[in-house]
Amino acid sequence: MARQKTIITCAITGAIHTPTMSSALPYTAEDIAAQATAAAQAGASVLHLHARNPEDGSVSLNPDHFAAFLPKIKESTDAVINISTGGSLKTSIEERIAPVLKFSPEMCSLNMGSMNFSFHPLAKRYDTWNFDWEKEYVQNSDTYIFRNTFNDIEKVARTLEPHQIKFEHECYDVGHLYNLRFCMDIGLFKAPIFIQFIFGILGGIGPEVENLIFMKQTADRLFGDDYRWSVLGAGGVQMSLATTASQMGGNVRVGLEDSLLISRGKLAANNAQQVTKIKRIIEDLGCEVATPDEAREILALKG
Ligand code: KMH
Ligand code: ZN
Repeated sequence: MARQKTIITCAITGAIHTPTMSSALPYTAEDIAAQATAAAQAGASVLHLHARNPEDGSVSLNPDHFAAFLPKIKESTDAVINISTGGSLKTSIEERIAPVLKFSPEMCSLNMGSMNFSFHPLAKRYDTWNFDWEKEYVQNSDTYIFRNTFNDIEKVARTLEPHQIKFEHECYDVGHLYNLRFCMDIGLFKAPIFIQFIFGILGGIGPEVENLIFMKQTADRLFGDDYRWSVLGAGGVQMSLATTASQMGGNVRVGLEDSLLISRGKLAANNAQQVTKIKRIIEDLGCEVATPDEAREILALKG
């Protein structure tokens, strides 16, 4: 079978990193739109988007904050829009899906299990910048549970079903693949599904290549031909795991949501710089990068 082209997703700003960590992290609508557009021009065919409060950069689920950048991105690119339902660790599932309900994008994220989520001082072990996690996150760390119960997952799936949105199934550990299989068995999702294998978030599976192979083998066994897959390595392993994934026939996700770095110890100037780097690596190693329309076909997105 001919090698399928590689889809580059770029996750522009996320909900985890703070503007105090890197001046490159976009949080105003203008900057999110500009960086998303530049990332698409650099080769990203899918844009994974969160909104932020323009005053302080904190995460926002206010649909008005999405409305401030989505039209600008749609005007200037034909990239696939993927809106997060990750929200924050303190928001309800209803709040988390409100922007998706309002804008009915081609894709949205769906997190496949509840977990602890990275908020521990030692969680910087995969990152190489000097950052005061204690000050930013840890004061209330015992309340930081990333809640994605089966009921939550089912609510997202059933509420969004009429919109025919393709989910980016965020799987942070091997158990999440089994959760996803179960959800398919009870009729929540139709093939082909799109799985984002996530490595290096404390609370999930670690970023060793053996784990990537294990996740892939498990998904092959559980989903056969019914799935497409991509890899997200958090922090300093972003580029190396994306490179390995692309060589294994998978798709890749980069962006400042997942890592603020461009190379060891060096902050990225913007999202497009990371897209440019992974595109060059993919092409140098003999693969081709998918256009937005090719991504639509590979992922069987709504027309
Ligand atoms: N922040 C990533 C590790 C979401 O937005 O739903 C996973 C993510 C979750 O992108
Ligand atoms: Zn996200």
